[in-house]
Amino acid sequence: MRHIIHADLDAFYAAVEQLDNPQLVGKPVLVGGRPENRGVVATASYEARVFGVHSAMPMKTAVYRCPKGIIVSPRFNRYKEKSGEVMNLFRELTGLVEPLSMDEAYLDITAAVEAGQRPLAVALDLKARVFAVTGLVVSVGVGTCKTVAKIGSDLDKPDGLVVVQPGDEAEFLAPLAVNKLWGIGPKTAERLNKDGIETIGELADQPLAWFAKMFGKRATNVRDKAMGLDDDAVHIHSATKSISSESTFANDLGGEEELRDVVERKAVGVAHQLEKANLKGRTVKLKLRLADFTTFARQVTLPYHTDAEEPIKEAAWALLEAELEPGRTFRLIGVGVANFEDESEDELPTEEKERQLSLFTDGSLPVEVTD
Ligand code: DCP
Ligand code: MG
Repeated sequence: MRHIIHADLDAFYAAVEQLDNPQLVGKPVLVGGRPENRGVVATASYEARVFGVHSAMPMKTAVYRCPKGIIVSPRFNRYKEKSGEVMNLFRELTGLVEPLSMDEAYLDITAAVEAGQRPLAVALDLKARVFAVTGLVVSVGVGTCKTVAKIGSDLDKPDGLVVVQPGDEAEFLAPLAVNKLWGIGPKTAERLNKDGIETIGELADQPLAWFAKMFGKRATNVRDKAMGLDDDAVHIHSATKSISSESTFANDLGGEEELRDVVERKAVGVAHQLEKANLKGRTVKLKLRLADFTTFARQVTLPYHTDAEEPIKEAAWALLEAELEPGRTFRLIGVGVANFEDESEDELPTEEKERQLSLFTDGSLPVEVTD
């Protein structure tokens, strides 16, 4: 039996801002772009969330809902630094750490539990260490599978701690809404709700034949998850879902020629890294951050796998060219390649794949994603 922790920092960007600027402690903090520039909320402190502010909301709406909110521009390098500190602490506890983004990871703590430690004690110790060393608060879920651990970490936020005992998985999941299951996005949830299936328990009760009809290849996987029995291991290497290179500029760039140069440099860097890692990918991704911090990604899938500069550069440039508008300038440009040769394309549900692809090397999630 496995014992898995899912750990996710509370209001990550906002918490780092409060840590670095004590004047912000206890205040509603809105991290993101300025409202007058059509900025978006990256995250909000819990003090702001009581006003109904959340990630990806237009800053204008956020300020309307929370007029006392203090707007802070994101400082991605600082978040990356703090993320590194936290991940290092995770790795002191176990070598089996799978980061999912800058502020969350799965930890396999089976060895510690088998050596006699109680899962609750391991989790409490981890929370205390993260706070003592980094000053950040982490919410933790503990269970015998990833599904239960991940849902658990989110249930009791902020400063959450949920431990689900072996044998209690199905009972724990049963009353929760189906959209809490990894891989069940809004569209699938809507379809299930139409069929009268609102909770994970109601989903788990369906016969296997129904799952096969509804989810095809994913049937047993979704069913196992709904029952809290999924057997997914913590993968240390899953971070290499994509290889990318990005730069933030001191002055926002807008000229076609300078943009072309950047794309070329990024493409060369990525091709080089791919070659070193012995990987070839089919999907070329472009990440853009505008002057107002709006961040989004565009991608194109090539007819073949590659690690060569030229096709990556051409694809990335075509994506960027489509985004050029008079007066539009770019604060950050990233070029990435994903969808590697040896990956089984059917392994992950599409929604999950898109989520993972949206993670660039800095682990940041796009503030806004459109296709
Ligand atoms: N983020 C972003 N845009 C989004 C969602 C998140 O830029 N649409 C960034 C800001 C968050 C960080 O990623 O601080 C981590 O995302 P989480 O979903 O874990 O959100 P938080 O850590 O801010 O809050 P919590 O986990 O307490 O809900
Ligand atoms: Mg978080």
